[in-house]
Amino acid sequence: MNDLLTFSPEVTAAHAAGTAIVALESTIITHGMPFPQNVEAARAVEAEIRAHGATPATIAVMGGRILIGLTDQQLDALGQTEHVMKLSRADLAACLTAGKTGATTVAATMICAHLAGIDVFATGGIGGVHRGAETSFDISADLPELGETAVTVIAAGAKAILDLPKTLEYLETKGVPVIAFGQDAFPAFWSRDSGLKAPLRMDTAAEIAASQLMRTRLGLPGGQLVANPIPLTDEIAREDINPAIEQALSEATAQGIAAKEVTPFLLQRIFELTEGRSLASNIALVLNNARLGAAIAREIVVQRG
Ligand code: PSU
Ligand code: MN
Repeated sequence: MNDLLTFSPEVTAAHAAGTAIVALESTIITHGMPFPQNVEAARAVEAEIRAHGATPATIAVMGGRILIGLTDQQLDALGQTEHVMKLSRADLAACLTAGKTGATTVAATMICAHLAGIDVFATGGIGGVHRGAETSFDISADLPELGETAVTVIAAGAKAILDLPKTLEYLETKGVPVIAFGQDAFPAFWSRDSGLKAPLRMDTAAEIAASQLMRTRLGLPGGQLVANPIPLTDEIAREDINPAIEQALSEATAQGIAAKEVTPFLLQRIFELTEGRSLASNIALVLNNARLGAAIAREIVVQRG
């Protein structure tokens, strides 16, 4: 095993027993939700994975090590520390060599999960092609990572802060299977239907697991994106969320927000502008993705035999 990795006791035991493990990112904790709801949500997501027969492995960087699974104290500290680095593929090595504390985005979590031998990763939303990318060139490093690293990522689609048609085009170019779960439409985070058809549809965890194992047999690098619609009862109507999105986007432009700051700025402003309503829905959809992630991870264990 890679000697940069420190496994929590729980993940070590799951590895030894060969049972299902689901990776979780930490940027959603440090840059995606406010304290203390971020830590409460992270704990609830871990509990949901355990309740569905898998072991959670929240990933972060501390003290020159990649942590695969956090203790309660580590999770608490991460949720309250200011100036935690937001780590993508570009920053991971620098954070480790400097011995700083860093939270992993989708891209960096995929890299670390793959190093740790974990095939499945559940989160809320992924980064994508930003609106206006034709001039800003702002495309999340999450997208090329999906084309390179063999991890199945479960998300609720992507937020309407992004350009969804361009995001799907980019994923197609990189050869990433985009699989809507249980419906034809690509979901758009707070709403079940983006108005766009997903390239692929699967209705069971078994099909998604089989597809990942077939990709390995084909020798294809890269992962799969499973787009799991938010539960009906937690959906927020487009007309309710759109004003907050538009205002957040225009404030970001007016304040010259750029590069790594764009996504955290928009997420935070949307929570503020919707007075927490979007946060409750956000937590509900992550829990929903955790359940599907546990089911897919268990299927992979069964099908591998
Ligand atoms: N989108 C969300 N919630 C999130 C993120 C994106 O709806 O928490 C976080 C994830 O960690 C994702 C990162 O990997 O933001 C993408 O940042 P960027 O757009 O700077 O690549
Ligand atoms: Mn960006």
